[in-house]
Amino acid sequence: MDKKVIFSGIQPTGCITLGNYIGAIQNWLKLQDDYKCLYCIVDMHALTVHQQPAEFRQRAVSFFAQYLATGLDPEKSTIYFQSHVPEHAQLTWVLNCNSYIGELSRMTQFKDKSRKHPDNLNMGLMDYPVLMAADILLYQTSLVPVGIDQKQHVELARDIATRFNNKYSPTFTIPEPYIPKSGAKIFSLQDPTSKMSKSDVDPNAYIAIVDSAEDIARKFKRAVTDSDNEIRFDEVNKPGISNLLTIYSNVTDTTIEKAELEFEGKGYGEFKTAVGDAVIEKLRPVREKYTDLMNNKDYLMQIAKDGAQEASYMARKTLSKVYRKIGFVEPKR
Ligand code: ATP
Ligand code: LTN
Repeated sequence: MDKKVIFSGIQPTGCITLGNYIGAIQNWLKLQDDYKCLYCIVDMHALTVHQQPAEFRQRAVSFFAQYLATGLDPEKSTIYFQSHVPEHAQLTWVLNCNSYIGELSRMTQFKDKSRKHPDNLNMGLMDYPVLMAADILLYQTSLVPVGIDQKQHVELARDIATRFNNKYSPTFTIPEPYIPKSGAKIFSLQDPTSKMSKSDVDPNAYIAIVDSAEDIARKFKRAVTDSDNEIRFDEVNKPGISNLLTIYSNVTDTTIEKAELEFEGKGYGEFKTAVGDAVIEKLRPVREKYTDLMNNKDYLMQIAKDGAQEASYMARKTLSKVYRKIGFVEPKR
């Protein structure tokens, strides 16, 4: 039997953070052996906010290198740039005509981003989840490994797929979100009640996966905690400490309970240093591999080309099925 399909992506904006790593990429890595995985740099999504062209191009390549540096393996997974596979945009148009302004305007991310970018309320901002649905549905995806903030978008993709299947006939696999039990939302180191965001203006709020050891150590030392001195998981009363416990347990592959025991009676200073050290060790090979890969752009672009070719082959199958079902005239072969 064919392997089930996994699809996920990250937009090339800001820098890939420990939040992206724990919330999404760690699961991507785990799924590589048992599924047909497609991991995409969703550059078309990034265009919904203004991008300076030269910077945008460099950042997209850097993200591609970071994907590989985390251990995503082009021998196992299909890794590519969204803009290299035109079927994403083609399916989006069809899905647009099967999506409603009402449902799109209710999306939390749309409402947040509209508030953040009142001077650039472009159509893409609102259409963002439909493009995301196209990404997913093009490959007959079963599972979408993402952090909790993307759950609503995956649910919308399910709704759009179900609606299309009912209107025409079964066409799309109905995808499911795949969200980690612990670490689905890593919080800012400076404001532990808001999400660690890769586009935060304060670099102390996030850890980039290619930050230097010194930067990582410094950022954890400065992490905002609370004024008592107990290392205990309590998201309501101790969001900072709870966030650090979540990070520590994820990168050392232990449970929160074991981590609490390990640090029982210890001071915050010692705890923060230990979390920093664990993250430094976890990310050391990523940073090393990243540096190597960035010196080998030809190799990166070859992987991207092969990835796009394979993705496009798979995508075309779904797209022609869709075109046939909606009644487009088939071109003469
Ligand atoms: P931005 O802050 O620019 O909106 P982002 O940090 O949300 O970006 P995305 O490219 O939108 O990053 O997200 C990539 C993936 O990482 C998604 O699956 C998302 O759910 C996950 N993710 C992002 N931030 C976190 C976080 N703080 N904790 C856990 N998962 C996260
Ligand atoms: N919207 C996602 C990025 C994204 C995505 C996807 C994730 C675009 N297309 C398809 C999973 C599947 C985000 O994380 N902001």
